[in-house]
Amino acid sequence: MKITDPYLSGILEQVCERNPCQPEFQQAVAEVLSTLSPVIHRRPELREMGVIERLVEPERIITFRVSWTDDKNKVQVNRGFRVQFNSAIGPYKGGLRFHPSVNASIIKFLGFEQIFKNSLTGLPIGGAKGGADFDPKGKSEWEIMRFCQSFMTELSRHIGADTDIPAGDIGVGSREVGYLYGQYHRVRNEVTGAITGKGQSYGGSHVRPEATGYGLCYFTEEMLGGIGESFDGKRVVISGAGNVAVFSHEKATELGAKVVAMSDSSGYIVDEDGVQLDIVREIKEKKRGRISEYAERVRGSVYVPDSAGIWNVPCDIALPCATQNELGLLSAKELVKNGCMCVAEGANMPCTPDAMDYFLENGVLYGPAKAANAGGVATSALEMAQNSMRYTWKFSKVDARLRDIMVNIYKNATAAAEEYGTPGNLVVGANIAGFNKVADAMLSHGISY
Ligand code: NDP
Ligand code: 2IT
Repeated sequence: MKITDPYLSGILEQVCERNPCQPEFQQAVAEVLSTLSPVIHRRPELREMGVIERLVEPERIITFRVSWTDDKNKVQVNRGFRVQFNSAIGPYKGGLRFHPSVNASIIKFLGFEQIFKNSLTGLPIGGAKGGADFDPKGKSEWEIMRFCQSFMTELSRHIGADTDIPAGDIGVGSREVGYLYGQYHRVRNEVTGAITGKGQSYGGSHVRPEATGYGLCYFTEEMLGGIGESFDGKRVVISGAGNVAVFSHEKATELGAKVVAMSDSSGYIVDEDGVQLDIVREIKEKKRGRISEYAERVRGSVYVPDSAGIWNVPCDIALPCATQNELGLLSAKELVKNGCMCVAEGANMPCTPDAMDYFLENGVLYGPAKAANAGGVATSALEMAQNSMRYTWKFSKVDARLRDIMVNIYKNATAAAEEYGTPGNLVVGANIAGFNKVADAMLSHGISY
């Protein structure tokens, strides 16, 4: 979508000047600004009080050295980040990503998106993101542990249960959260909910591991229900084979769909009989192996060593659950040509801007990440609530709350899209619904930060 309003395009120009060489951050800001024009015309106080100018500048960015020793006793140095983007509606909240591609641009785009996503959940959480350019692939258990400990030794002074609450993201799963929490606990001498996604033996919530994938499917069910459709009997393609992809597969299958393809960063597999989730999990989670092994084990399945090619596999529903900009215009055209009716984003910003426009122009149901993948952070906020009470809710209770939250996000985004003149456009609806609450809080607080 284009930014036509001169005031908003002026803000984007400033963001690009102030943040050169940060294409992902610029892309995420451009996408949000391209939807805000009806709001700033209806609410002139936003401009008078510089709300958007303040919103696009992080409240605080922390960059730090992470030194650790590998198994050969060689000193290694990585760069750690925490971007505390906006705390107007609650403490900073957002995941940590460990991946060699991590840089300031990627963490800032993720932190910026998190502001609106967290607001949409209806829970009191601000936006943040962090991580390091550390590659967990090929590292031993001991190396992972030492890295997490060194990372947390510094991060621990900037976070806390009422200040900033990290969680997982790419490369940070239950193992890493355990080591991170262990070090936080030791350094701060506190047993609090300062990290979410914890194991159940030390304060983790039921459903947090499943939450992003389950939430994505609950949201997609609502989208499909809006046109009298459902998952039942549909062909689904899911990119990735990590936390979000695995639990999206589990819930979509439970709802009657057949998942025919999954991927990792090396390639994708197709299994026309339905991808067997237990085998994927054994390969990716237990052995930390490559998805290509699936085709060696399951007769009749095929492996193609080109991860982007997964979108050429015909499907009714596409769930990109791997990484940013993994689905471009050519893939979008291929999906539409093959009759795909619905795209819902499990990953953050997986569709490029031209792919997103193409889906919207061609009547594909399109669920943007900020709304569709908010179930993970929403359940993190439920974990925080349980930790504050020193209490644990049952699986069924957390799952029911998660479902309610996803249904509400769908309703609120749909209502905002209608109210602001673009019925059915959930990109506009999600951005405006998320933005309005944060803007109200910022206006109430005055201009002190
Ligand atoms: P994981 O680390 O558990 O899994 C990431 C998966 O994506 C791996 O299978 C990885 O493969 C694969 N992958 C990475 N890059 C590519 C690529 N270019 N093409 C195909 N596959 C690729 O991460 P998560 O599942 O937690 O996160 C996935 C996405 O979901 C991210 O965008 C994240 O920001 C987003 N997200 C995560 C939430 C959560 O609760 N975890 C919440 C909301 C959003 P390989 O093994 O080869 O690296
Ligand atoms: O992108 C995301 O929303 C996450 N990685 C989850 C963050 C969280 O705090 O649970």
